[in-house]
Amino acid sequence: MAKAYLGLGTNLGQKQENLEKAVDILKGHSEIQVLKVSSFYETDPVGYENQDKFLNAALVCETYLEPYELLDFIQQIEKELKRVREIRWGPRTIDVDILLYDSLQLLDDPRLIIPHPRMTEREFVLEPLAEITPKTVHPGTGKTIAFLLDELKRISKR
Ligand code: A4P
Ligand code: MG
Repeated sequence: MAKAYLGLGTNLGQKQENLEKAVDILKGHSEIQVLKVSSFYETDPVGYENQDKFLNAALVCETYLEPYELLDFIQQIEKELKRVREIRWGPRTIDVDILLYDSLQLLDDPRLIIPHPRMTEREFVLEPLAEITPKTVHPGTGKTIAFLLDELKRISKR
């Protein structure tokens, strides 16, 4: 069994409801056990800035699904919540990313990169993740999530 850490984000429609629905769908899968869900954080949009604020969260689960099976399932969730993909980094009803999967590193296939390639640069990912699992080590850098968040906050204050 593996431990997987997921990041969730939404900035369209009923945001709180969108996150709750996505969490419920994950909880409903027989091979996924959701262990902890972070608080929901209201965050300013990063990347494409002319859009509504996001609501972001992170969760940790135990799962028998292999990484690609997990990816297929989260993409199904995105479909179910009728996400419309138009603008890259643009508005979405729900975006679910695999942030970490045990200490696995998958770097060669753009369809699935683990750890999520932009997670260390994003407070909206690290803040909720640090709430639920500060001491977990990010396998790419060897640093803990709490340390990465701290580092990022120091850089962004400069
Ligand atoms: N993919 C590769 N690796 C992964 C992974 N570890 N987890 C592939 C999930 N998917 C992964 O993603 C595009 C493709 O990435 C997928 O087909 C999958 O095979 P997507 O979710 O379809 O598109 P996207 O979300 O628009 O792109 P991406 O690259 O995931 O964007 P980001 O980096 O997630 O940024 N600002 C705030 N405040 N809060 C946010 O949540 N999110 C974004 C999206 C931008 N700004 C934001 C937020
Ligand atoms: Mg995504």
